[in-house]
Amino acid sequence: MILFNDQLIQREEARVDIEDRGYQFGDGVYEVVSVYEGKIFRLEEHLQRFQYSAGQIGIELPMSLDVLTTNLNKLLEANQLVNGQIYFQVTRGYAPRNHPFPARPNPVLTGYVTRKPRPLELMQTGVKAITLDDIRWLRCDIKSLNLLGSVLAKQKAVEQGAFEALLHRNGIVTEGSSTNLFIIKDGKMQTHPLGNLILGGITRIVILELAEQLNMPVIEESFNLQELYAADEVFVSSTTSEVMPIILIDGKQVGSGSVGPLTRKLQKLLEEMVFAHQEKVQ
Ligand code: DCS
Repeated sequence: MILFNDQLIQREEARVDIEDRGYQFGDGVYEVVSVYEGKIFRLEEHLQRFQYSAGQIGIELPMSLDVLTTNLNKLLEANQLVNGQIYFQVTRGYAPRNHPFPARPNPVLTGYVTRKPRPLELMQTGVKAITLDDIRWLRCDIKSLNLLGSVLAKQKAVEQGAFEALLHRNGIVTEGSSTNLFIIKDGKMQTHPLGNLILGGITRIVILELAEQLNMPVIEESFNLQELYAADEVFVSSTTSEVMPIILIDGKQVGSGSVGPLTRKLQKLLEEMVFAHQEKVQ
């Protein structure tokens, strides 16, 4: 079953017009949330960001956040989703193709579940990354359906056997193609500040909370490629990648070349938080 506006229907029954503005212009925004043991993790923050993204491009959500919450829970129950993700998006809907907004838009909201397992093995071993020019637009704070800049970057990474492309603008490192980026140097954690150049990741918020718990100093200031290469530990974060250690960047080892102790601590704390609501963890 999938969510289509406020109804649960069979995937095969869903119909989106070929002139839906999401399809033609990428005119819409989306979210990816994780479901752990049947519960959506940090849904409130994802919904706030969804509403923010939609608002920034002038799309009015076709339902209240309360109704959307109910519908997302119905969606995961209908699919008996215990562990996995929900993807949902809203587009400006159908209108005869023309760049300006239609006078009376009809937004289309769709959602469905996926069952990708947590990337536990990669989280254990760490992954490779490459660096690339950040050619995306200047409103990366909006979780827009326009993902060509990210898609092209990720493809280059994959072609080079890397997990992620770390993006920079004139040497100033912003974030990964679908992740936020953190470096640790001399026990201090550093990440790009919020603003129009990065997505305000929900996992990023969680990591900043965890760092505070650990009394780890955090600097929300931009850093450059040299600082990235010279870091003791580097990791990226996202809903699907959680805390993903980077052990090789552009063929150069990060720190000792294996997953660092503070990264491991954050992974463990995040896992504890994710399963904290559980009475029994097997
Ligand atoms: N930065 C970018 C560019 C992203 O696309 C994402 C999420 C993040 C940071 C991390 O944000 P969250 O912590 O809120 O997930 N990318 C989503 C995606 O496209 N797939 O999975 C998550």
